[in-house]
Order: sequence, then structure tokens, then C-alpha cells
Amino acid sequence: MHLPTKLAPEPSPEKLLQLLQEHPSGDTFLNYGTAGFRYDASILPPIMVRVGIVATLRSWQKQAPVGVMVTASHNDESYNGVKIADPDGGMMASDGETLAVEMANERDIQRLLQKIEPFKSDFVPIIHVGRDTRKHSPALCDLVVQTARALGSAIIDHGIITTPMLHHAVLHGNREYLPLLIPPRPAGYFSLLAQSYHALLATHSSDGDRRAPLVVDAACGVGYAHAQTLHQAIQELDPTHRPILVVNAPGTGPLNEKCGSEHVQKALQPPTFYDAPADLPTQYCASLDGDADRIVFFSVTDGQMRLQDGDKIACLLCRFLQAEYQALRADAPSLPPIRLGVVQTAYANGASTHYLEQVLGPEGIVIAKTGVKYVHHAAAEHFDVGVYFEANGHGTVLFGPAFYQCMAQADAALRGKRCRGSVALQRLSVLPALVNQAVGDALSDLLLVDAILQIQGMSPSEWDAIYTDLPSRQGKVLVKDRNMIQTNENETKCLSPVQVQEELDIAMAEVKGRAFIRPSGTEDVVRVYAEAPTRTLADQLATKAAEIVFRLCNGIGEAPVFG
Ligand code: NG1
Ligand code: ZN
Repeated sequence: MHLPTKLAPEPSPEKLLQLLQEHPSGDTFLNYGTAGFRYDASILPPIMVRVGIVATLRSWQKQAPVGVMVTASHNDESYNGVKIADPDGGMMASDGETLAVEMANERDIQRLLQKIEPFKSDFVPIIHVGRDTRKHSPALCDLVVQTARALGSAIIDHGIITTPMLHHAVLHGNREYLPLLIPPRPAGYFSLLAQSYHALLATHSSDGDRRAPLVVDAACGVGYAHAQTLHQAIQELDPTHRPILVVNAPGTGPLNEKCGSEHVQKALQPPTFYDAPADLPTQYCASLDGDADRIVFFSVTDGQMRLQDGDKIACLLCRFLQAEYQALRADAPSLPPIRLGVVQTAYANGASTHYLEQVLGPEGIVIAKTGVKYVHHAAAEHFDVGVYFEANGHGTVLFGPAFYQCMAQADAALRGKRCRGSVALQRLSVLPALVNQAVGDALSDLLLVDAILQIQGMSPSEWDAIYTDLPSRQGKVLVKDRNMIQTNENETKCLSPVQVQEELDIAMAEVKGRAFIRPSGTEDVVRVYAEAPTRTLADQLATKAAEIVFRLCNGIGEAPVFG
């Protein structure tokens, strides 16, 4: 990570004007969707200039450093995008989004400049910037930097990093937002992860880890180099640690195409290993997405793939957390209860929700609107230990103030005792350092899942077998204007056009299945999801749902057929 070469550059109104004039906004209405501004890379330069302004205003507004990440995550190479992180390391809150949309859509340069004025203050705006490996990312990122500097912002340029690393840097650069147990570590991402993983494993006695190597498919993206650095940090602490083989380096294959978590989870197929030998061991694998904020696990035996998606990760985590918390309370019964729960979205497989109900009880589950920021906020709002995972593999565990109080009380109650409860205390206490508290983080989740499997003595196939997914199918329908579709709060029902839900209800009843449709927040498509008792029925229901959308919402081309 680089420190600012020149803190607080002199503002340059001329340079700002020049950048705005050279990059005028187009006619399209620009929306800050579930993951920031995300479009075909060719239309992004004017947006980047305006994001340089918005990030500066946000830093002035909050009187604290903020972050900007240039990436289009799991989308293909033609896309790019940009998202802003608030000082707490989380996704920018909705008032910031409103500001971003207003600024990005202001076509009149003079009016835009006037809107900046009320935000100006003596505070020197500080912006952490990072970017993924897409070929257009350096130039796009440079526009954000030039614009922000023209307004007097100090830039901390992290170069090519994962999205969660950028969020981590912002959070750890703003120590007042850090939970008590975690010392600030802006530059210590890898050592923090490796040390806490090591500390978690040290609570468990084993005679060595003889399992198959862990293969990590980096989607030909930014996770490649960083997963290797993480592996090195782990090996330095424990030279006997089994290998983590990182494959699919940038440039060896197309980013996110036939590889990476999005492909594996949506197509239900193993990735192409572009740069790996044919005899790669595939009993225990994980796929990241293009910016390494998502992860799914899988294994391939005799050509058959078994997927452990975000739902299965959530179940593993909840099972572990519940067991450790119960062990703790058994030895320290006077501890106050903490709310342990999970947030899922409509995409969660019905079988996982059923499993979680058994582990946590129905009050331990909340279904939130699709999109990282919605599930994150719901986890923080409803629970003291809030697990959230989207089926696509984006997720983390958030620890709130009541958790830290509980740990402090448990520490006082169990001090000097050697019991199962004190082991549970050690395990639970180390988690907030291992688990990224700002956003879902594929590298942090990789270590967390691996440590839990080792502690619980579970093989990947035993993990897989904790429940069996209901057959499901996901697809996309192209329509003239996806904004014509309105849904209810958590996007499980279509409210308008009304006929869509009426017809979906009939189709679901016919196959005893579940289906929903929603406009994507990150791509210009309508997404379709169906789940039913058999694979054939799930495909049939998805095909029917796509046909309904195509017919009632001005479909383009042909309605997709699944199966
Ligand atoms: P959209 O394009 O709105 O479906 C996708 C994911 C979300 C979430 C966002 C990023 C699916 C079906 N959708 O959103 O879950 O990860 O990207 O916030 O995977
Ligand atoms: Zn991503």
C-alpha cells in the first residue's frame, strides 16, 4: 500500500473545469444501483469525474476518510463500475447515494460547481482508492484521482486490491469505527487474517492437517495475487500448513468467464482451469469473483460437481456459532443472552432456510431485499451476532456491542478455568479479527470456513450433506425497460405489472414450487428464479416465469428456455 505522495494538494478550479468539460455527461439517466455505478466501460469516464467530486464531498460531509473502488465485480470484462465506501468501511449509506445520483445526472457544469460550494470546509478530504485488474480500470481510476485532487483531496492509492481490502483499509484508517477488540491495522490485512486464522486453529488439537490441498479459482481477477500473499503469510506462521493452490491468474483466461464464483454458482458447473495441470486435485475447491468479495466452495469427483454456495456457508457458520455460544453459556450460565441470527435473500434455497430454522429457531432468520447493502444493514439491525450470506457467496458475520460485552463478562466469569466454555470463549473472541467487519470478503471467508471444517472435523462432503438443495434455476430476460417492474420490499413478489404475479402464482401452484422475478440492480436485465421438487419442474417453472416476464414486460429477442 502506498502512502499519499503529496498530502493535501492545492485545489485547482481550472483543472476541475477542464475535466468536467472534457467528460460531459451523456443523456442516459445514471443510477447508483445495489453496487454503485456499473455500466459498459465506454460510458464511464464522465461518471468517474463526478465520483471524484462525490467522494470529496462525502469526506467533507463526514470529516473523515472515505473509499472509492473501481470494479465491476463478477460482471464480464466489458463492464466496469465504481462504488464509494463510507468512513465505517461499509457501502455508502443512502443519503450519499442520493447525492451521487444528483451529481452524476447534473448536465450543467456551472450548476454542478455551485452544488459543491456548501460542502467545502477546512478539513482535508482523504480518499482511499483501489481498482481491480480490468484493462480500463487504471484510466478510470485516474479520472477519480485527478478530479478529487483538483478539489484538494489527499489520495491514498492502494493500486490493485480486492474490494474488501479497500473497505478494510477505510475502516482501519478510521479507528473510532473499530470494535474494541480489533487493533487498527490499515496495512496489516494479511497478517491480521493469517494470525487470527492461526489463533482459531490453535484452539483445536489435531495431529496435522492431511486433507487434500485447497484449490482457489481466482476468476482471472484481483484475488489471484492476494490469495497467494495470504497463503505465504499463513505458511510463515505454520510451515506445515497444507498447500493452497491458487489458479486462474489474470490474463490466463477471460475475467469471470467460465470461471469464478458467479459462473460456478449460476451455471452449476465447475470452472475452466485456464492455467492449471490436468491432474489438479479437485476434492476441495473454492471460486472467488472478479473483485474477491464473493466465494463459493465446490468439489468435483468422477466429473460430478457438488456446490457449497453462500447458503451452505451461512449454515456452517450458524451451526458453529450456535455450538460455541451454547458451550460458553453452559459453563457461564449468568451471561446475558445475545441475539444470534442470519439474514438471507429471496435467492436462498428453501432447504437452507429450513435447516437454519432448526439451528436458530424461526426468530433467528430475516429475509432482506437482494443486494449486499440491504443484507448487511439487516444483520446489524436485527442481531448481536449477525451472519449474512447471499446464495452467490457474498457474506460475512457482524459482531455488535452486546457481543463484546458478553465476551468481557465471559472472560471475567471463566478466568483461570480450563473448560469447554473457555475454549469457546477463545474461539468466539478471535472471530471479529478474522471476519471482515466492513463487507463480505472472499479471502476472510475462505479461512473462516476452512478453520471451522477443521475444528469440527468435517470433510467437504460431510459439510455438503448437512442438507440437500432443492433443485433451482436462475436466468435473465432482456426487456425494453426493466424499471417498469415494481416489487415488494424484499423482492419476493411482483407488484406491477399486476398480471405478472397472478400468472406466477398459478405457475408455482402447478409444480408446488417457488418463483420470483426482479429487475437487476447491476445489469440491464430482469432476473428469474425458480425452485421446485425436481430438476425438470424447476427448469419448467423458470422457463414459464421467463415467458411471463417476456410477454408482459416488453421482452427483447427471445424468451429463454431452461433445461
Ligand atoms: P442484481 O444484479 O441486482 O441481481 C447482484 C446479485 C446480488 C448482489 C448484487 C451486488 C444475484 C442474483 N444478484 O445483484 O445478490 O450481490 O449483485 O450487491 O446474485
Ligand atoms: Zn464482487
